[in-house]
Amino acid sequence: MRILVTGGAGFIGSHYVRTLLGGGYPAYAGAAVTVLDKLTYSGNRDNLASVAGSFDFVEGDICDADLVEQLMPGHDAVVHFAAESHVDRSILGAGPFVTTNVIGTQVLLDAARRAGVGRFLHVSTDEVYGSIDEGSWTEEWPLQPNSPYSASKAGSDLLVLAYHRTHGMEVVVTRCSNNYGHYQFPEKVIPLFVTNLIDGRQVPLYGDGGNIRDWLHVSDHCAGIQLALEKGRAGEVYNIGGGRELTNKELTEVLLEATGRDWSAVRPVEDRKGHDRRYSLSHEKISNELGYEPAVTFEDGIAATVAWYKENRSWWEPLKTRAAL
Ligand code: NAD
Ligand code: TDX
Repeated sequence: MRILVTGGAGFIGSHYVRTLLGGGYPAYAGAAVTVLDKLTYSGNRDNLASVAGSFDFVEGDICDADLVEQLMPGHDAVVHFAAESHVDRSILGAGPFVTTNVIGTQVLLDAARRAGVGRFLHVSTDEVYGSIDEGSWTEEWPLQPNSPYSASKAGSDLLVLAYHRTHGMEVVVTRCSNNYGHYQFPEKVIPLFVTNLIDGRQVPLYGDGGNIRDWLHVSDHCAGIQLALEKGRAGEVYNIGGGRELTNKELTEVLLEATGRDWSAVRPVEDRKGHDRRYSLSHEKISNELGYEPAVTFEDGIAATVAWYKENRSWWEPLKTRAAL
């Protein structure tokens, strides 16, 4: 079996590749892996250093139709992580989000279809559902994305599902809540806050800090992706959630405690434009159909994550300097 992993040098994709090559997904033990990654600001080959030499790495753009067409044959499955992933960047400029997230997905789908690839797993996000005041989103919820990022992800989800209906491709879409864990690029709120706090700096809390996110450890997200890849029904969407819902203030309190800082380290700043108030995901479908259950408690996961950032300054410090964070 040979798997093409796009965006495998990013936060979640690299976790998936390290776990797969480390034997963490028994049904795929011995599978050969090709990583296709453009190495944008958030892609980093160091994320794959522990498995270097045990997979093929191709530095390239998913929008490069010639490259993708040439690479695709011989692969049995595609696990598609590659994306522009940061909401704040999409507010500053939507161009790369539409190009990579929508066009890049179309290029991959066409090449996979022509090469007769057996399975296409599209990694998406709960943000495509918009914002919800009460209750939790099921997969039937209408798509109401509010940021250019989530709109581009919604566009890619619909394209993927259309290739199932039109061409009969074996696609599966997963939509996950907010991830945290090792190797997350330090622009996202948890690693940004943790590394600032470790360094005695302040952290910028948007608006009133009352926005709610559902935090899931990256290993649970990847376990859900693997289940959907192996056993999900073609043409279906599976939500992956089950983490801990917290307001940003509550999350900040946890991170202040973990780093021995207090509220004087928190600087309230202007709210994000179009800031979604609450994300909440029902994962009943993937649990009932495929046996998914999250395994990492928020307490354990966040303690391990904070410890990892404390111990791995050499990983994040150059990234923050380069990105002026
Ligand atoms: P990330 O920004 O850490 O990684 C993205 C990777 O994609 C990087 O390695 C980057 O170099 C690569 N990439 C970007 N543009 C590319 C292109 N044109 N061609 C090839 N490679 C390209 O993002 P992440 O947090 O690991 O997210 C991975 C996927 O998971 C994304 O599709 C994202 O929408 C989805 N997702 C993320 C979260 C989250 O909380 N981070 C939650 C749900 C879903
Ligand atoms: O400096 C900050 N201050 C702050 O208050 C940052 C960067 C964020 N925030 C708030 C905004 C959000 O309410 O924290 C919350 C989380 O923000 P992000 O880490 O930027 O994540 P979010 O916008 O929720 O999107 C994330 O989850 C879903 C990922 O970046 C997406 O790729 C994923 O699809």
